[in-house]
Amino acid sequence: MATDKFVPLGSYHEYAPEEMERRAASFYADLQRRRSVRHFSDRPVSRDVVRHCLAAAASAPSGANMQPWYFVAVGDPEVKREIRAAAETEEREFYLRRAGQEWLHALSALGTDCHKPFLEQAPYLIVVFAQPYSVAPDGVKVKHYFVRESVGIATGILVAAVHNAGLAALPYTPSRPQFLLRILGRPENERPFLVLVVGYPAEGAMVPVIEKKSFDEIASFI
Ligand code: IYR
Repeated sequence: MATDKFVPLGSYHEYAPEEMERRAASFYADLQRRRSVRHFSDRPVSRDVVRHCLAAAASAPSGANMQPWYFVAVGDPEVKREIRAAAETEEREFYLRRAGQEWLHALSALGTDCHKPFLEQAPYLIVVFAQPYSVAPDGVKVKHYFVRESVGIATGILVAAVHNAGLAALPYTPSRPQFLLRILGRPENERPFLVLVVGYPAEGAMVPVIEKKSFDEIASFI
């Protein structure tokens, strides 16, 4: 993977200033339509579409180009059922005991609870794993750098890719996600990062009223 060789940057594409403006504005306008969706149709989704979205995610930059991620696209109904059951067990504990008033208050506008039917209804659960290290064929551990930053960037690209394809998604962060390692039989160098639930929105799907911060609240030029 590492290289001491350089090649010309062949893939860069410059746009004329007006075209650049147009593209920047239209990318924003398109991403602004994205909503996290919690009600999915069981309509099937093409595996090739998911494959392209995953490949787009894996194009992300990463610390020392270690690419410290692994994605499992779960479409098998039996495995989805197992994931839902384990997730709901953890979430019951979360909502009843672990969350605390402040966290529950922060979540109140979203209308979430311990029931996660979307984990069975959506055609794909993309389970994202982070790898703090890899294991070379000789068994030596190779440290990875800026793992959460790298996997966060890859996941952001995945979210954008799924939206761009015309599908809905929910970044689901299970309370105590260790069960994902067990159910999916992942190696011991992986940590569950999040689950991206992917599919068509259910007909008549509702989303909570939320507000995004104004531009001045999120950025400044100096
Ligand atoms: N994992 C729980 C709680 C939850 C936490 C956050 I932070 C959210 O943005 C939404 C939900 C659940 O999924 O219900």
